[in-house]
Amino acid sequence: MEFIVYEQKGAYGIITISREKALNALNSSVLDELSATLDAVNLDEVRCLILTGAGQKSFVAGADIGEMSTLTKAEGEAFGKKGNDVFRKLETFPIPVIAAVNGFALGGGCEISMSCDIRICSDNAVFGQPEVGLGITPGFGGTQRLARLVGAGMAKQMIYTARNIKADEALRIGLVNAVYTQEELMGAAEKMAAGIAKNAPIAVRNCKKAINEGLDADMDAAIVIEEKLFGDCFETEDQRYGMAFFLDKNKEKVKEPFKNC
Ligand code: DAK
Repeated sequence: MEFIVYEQKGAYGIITISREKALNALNSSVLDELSATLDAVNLDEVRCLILTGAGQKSFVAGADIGEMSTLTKAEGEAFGKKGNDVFRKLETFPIPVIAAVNGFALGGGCEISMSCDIRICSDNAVFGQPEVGLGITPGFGGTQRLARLVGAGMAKQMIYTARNIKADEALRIGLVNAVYTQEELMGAAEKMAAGIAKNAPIAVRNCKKAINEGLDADMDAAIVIEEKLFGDCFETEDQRYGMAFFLDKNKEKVKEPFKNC
């Protein structure tokens, strides 16, 4: 791998997009390597992922403008599909993915963060969809995911004006869940990942599926999706153990880690 660093730390993994000279911009190789990295995650052991960018300045400064500048219509469509496939892979990845946004998250950078389950950022983070200033539309799901996350009005304002927003505004509009200093960001992301990894893995996976699939359905269908995934948790070792532990009022007993992946 030239542009992706992957580190497994016990029950969670950290994926770092590492193309610092170009502020971690997404070219075809980065997208291919990211896809291959996700395919190789050991889902028997890893229960949560963190996605971040190398260096102190940028998470991902967008799709690679140099690579895109000479694309034909057909190549542009193929590049868009490559990106969308990886972003969907992240979005539907069986375990939660936390984006630790450590600087610029512009265009494809903002979009990749929105494919993750949770976004937290450093106080130097900058979010934006500058595409209309480049003569294109957001192409990696920005028009869809931003509107779902912050509402259509705010998404339209950000996309039509191509104006960047800073961390405090991203927090105010609900694009990120929390802002940390640059020094604190990764510690906070790892603490959250470890906290998620401690919970029953089948239940966490099913929650991700229920929320994601439910958001794309009407309420009647969404409730059925939830019912099914709720039912799926029963008769698992983790459900039996988690409930038995609660019912056993023995205060001396220490809760064992959940086993199933
Ligand atoms: N692509 C390629 N290189 C980039 C880059 C990018 N997006 N962003 C930065 N770089 C490179 C710069 O060219 C520079 O390279 P050298 O000159 O050193 O070789 C290096 O990173 C450092 O950048 P700067 O010198 O510009 O650093 P500054 O601190 O002055 O400025 C900046 C930082 C983030 C404000 C600035 O670099 C910037 O504005 N970057 C571009 C941000 C941007 O517009 N991003 C959105 C890209 S558009 C689609 C698929 C996908 C997309 C659209 C359609 N379909 C096919 C359907 C997605 C589009 C986008 O993401």
